[in-house]
Amino acid sequence: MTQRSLHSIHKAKQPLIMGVVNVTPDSFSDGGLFFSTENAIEHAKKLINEGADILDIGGESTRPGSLPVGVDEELRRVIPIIEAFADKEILVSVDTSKPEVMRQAIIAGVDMINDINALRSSGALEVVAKSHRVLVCLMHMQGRPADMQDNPQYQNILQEVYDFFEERIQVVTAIGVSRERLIIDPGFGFGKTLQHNLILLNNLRHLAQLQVPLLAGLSRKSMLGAVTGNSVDQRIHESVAAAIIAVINGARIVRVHDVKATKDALAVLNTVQECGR
Ligand code: 9MG
Repeated sequence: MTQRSLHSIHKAKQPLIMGVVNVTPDSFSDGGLFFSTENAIEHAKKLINEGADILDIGGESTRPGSLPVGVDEELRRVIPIIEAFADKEILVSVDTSKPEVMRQAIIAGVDMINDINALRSSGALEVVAKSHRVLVCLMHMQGRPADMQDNPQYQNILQEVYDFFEERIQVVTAIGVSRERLIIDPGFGFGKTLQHNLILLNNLRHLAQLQVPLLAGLSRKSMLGAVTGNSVDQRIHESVAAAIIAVINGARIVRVHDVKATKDALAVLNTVQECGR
């Protein structure tokens, strides 16, 4: 499992597509459409058929202003979906910041922990260090989902996000998690204004200097709606464009809702990049 996950991330010739499977009643972009185990499993199968490399399974909404759910409810939402795909070809990620959910997800066979809180919750580091195998996505966020968009402030967004990752990588590796198990993500929309998000996307390559694979999640986000004026369910074109920009600027994994459209666009990019100079 470790080898398979590490190999998939580090040896992949093409950028990987992480498909979003939200198991929440208030998911910001699917309106709670997949809020049952059966529906979530069906949706995950569709994403696999469309070409997803990773499924990201989340049981708690992280949209701005969202309220936390309890551990038991989150477990009830995500564990059956993880179990349904854990022994399949696809890599399975759990989107959680709760150590107990991480622990049980690891037992259920998850390949990756996607933590918007970058293992800063008490006990999270220890759970991940004990596993010796799971990959971890450390995401940058200023504040908490409930208040993160209340006037986010930075002196120098790029430098501060870079410094955050340097510190987190140091802390996480010091407890015994090898650097090759880490992925970093600037956290578009998490405690950032439109201008902050645009600067990060345009300068994403700066973060690649940390020599850790970069993940970018831009799909359907309000920063894209701010550019086009489209509502959340009408942002497919801008989401695909943003994913392509992220990959050109160094992202190795893109977290998306629209897998097929992203896959097709990446195929065009790849064909152009492979044609020789
Ligand atoms: C859970 N979640 C929502 N948006 C995200 C993003 O941009 N990155 C990651 N890693 N997770 C996200």
